[in-house]
Amino acid sequence: MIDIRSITLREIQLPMREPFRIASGAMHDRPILLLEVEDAEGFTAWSECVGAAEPNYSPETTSTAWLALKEWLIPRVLGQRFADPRAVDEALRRHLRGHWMARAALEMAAWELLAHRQSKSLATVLGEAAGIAPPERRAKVAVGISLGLQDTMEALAERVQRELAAGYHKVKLKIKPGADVDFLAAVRKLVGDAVPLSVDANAAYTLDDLDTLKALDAFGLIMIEQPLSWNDLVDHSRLQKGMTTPLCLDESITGERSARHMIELGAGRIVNIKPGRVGGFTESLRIHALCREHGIPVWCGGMLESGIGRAHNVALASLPGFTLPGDLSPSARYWHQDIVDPEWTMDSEGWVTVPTEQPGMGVAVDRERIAALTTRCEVFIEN
Ligand code: OSB
Ligand code: MG
Repeated sequence: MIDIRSITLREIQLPMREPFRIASGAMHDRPILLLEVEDAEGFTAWSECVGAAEPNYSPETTSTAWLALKEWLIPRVLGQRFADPRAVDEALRRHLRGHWMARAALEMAAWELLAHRQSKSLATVLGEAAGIAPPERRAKVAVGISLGLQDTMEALAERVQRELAAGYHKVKLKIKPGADVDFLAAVRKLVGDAVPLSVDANAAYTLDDLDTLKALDAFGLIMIEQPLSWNDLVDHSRLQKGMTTPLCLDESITGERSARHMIELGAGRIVNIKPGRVGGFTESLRIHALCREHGIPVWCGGMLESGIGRAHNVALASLPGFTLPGDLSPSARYWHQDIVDPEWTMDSEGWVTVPTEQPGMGVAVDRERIAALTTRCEVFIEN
C-alpha cells in the first residue's frame, strides 16, 4: 500500500569538485531537485530528479520538473491510496506526455517508501518485483567512470591512466567532433589496447560524419554511446549496419517502446538504463526484462546524481541483466561533500557494495547539509 500524505520539493545547489563537460554543454555546480515523501504511517522516503539546469541533454530541467510535479503529478498521488508503486506509475503516466524525469522522481520515491514499509532494502524490493531469485541478485556492482571532455589529449590520456589505477572497470570518454579520433589514439598509446574503454558523444554527430565514426572501429571500444541525435533511432540503425563497434543508446531510450524499436531496427546493441530518464523503476524493470529476453546487455548510467540518486541507481544495477559496469562513481569523484551518510565509496578493485542490511536505499540523508544548500522549497500536504 502506498498512501502519501506530504511531499516536500527542494532544490539544492551542490558544489562540484570540477566542471563536467559534454558535447552540448558544461556543468559547474549541480542544481538538484530532491523529493521528501511521507506516508500515512510516518515512513519517509527520499528521491532525486535527474533534470539539470539546462535542457542540453534532455528537454527537461529542474524547473520544468518542478512545474510538472506541482501542477500535474503531485495532485495525482497526494492523499490517494495505491496498491503498489506500479499503480503509482500508472496514475502518473495516464494521458500525460513526456516529463519522464519529473515522473521518475515521484515514482522512485514510491518504491523507496514500499521498501521502508516492508522493512526491506530497495535492492531486495526491486529484485522481488522483477521476479529475480536472491542468488541471481548482485551483492556488488562493477563501477565505470565517465570522463568529461578534456582540453588536451595528453591531459585526457593521463586522466584515463589514473582512473584505471584507481580500480575502475571501464573508462568512458566524452567525445565531440574535433575531439575524437586523435584523442582516442593518444589514450590507446598511453594505456594500451587491452583496457576497457567506451565513448559517449551525447548526440554530437550526424550521418555526415560517417567517416569519422567508422574510424572509431579501430580502437576496440566496448561501445559508442549515443553518437547521433537525442531522439533518433533510424539513423542509428543505418550507422550500426556500417560499423563493427556496438552502439549503445542513452538519450534515445525513453522507455520500453524505444528499447524494443532499437532492437527491431538494429539501432544499437546495448542499452544504457537511467531510471531517472525513463520515468522510474517500473519502466526500468520492463526494459531490463525485454533486453534480457533478447540477449541485449544493459548497464546503469548516471546523471551526476547526489548520493540519493546514486543509491537508487545502485539498487537497480544489482539486477542480473546489468552485465556491464555502471556509471556509479563514488561520492568523492564529484562532490566535496555528499548529502548522504555514509558517502558512496568504491573499493580498490572498482566495486560498490549493494546495501541490503537496512530498509530502503541504505544511506541516511544529511538533513542539515541539505537545509544549508537549499535554494527553494515547497511543501504539499494532503488536505
Ligand atoms: O550521457 O551519460 C551521459 C552526465 C550528465 C549528462 C549525461 C551523461 C552524464 C554522464 C555522467 O556521463 C555519468 C555519471 O553520473 O557518473
Ligand atoms: Mg550518455
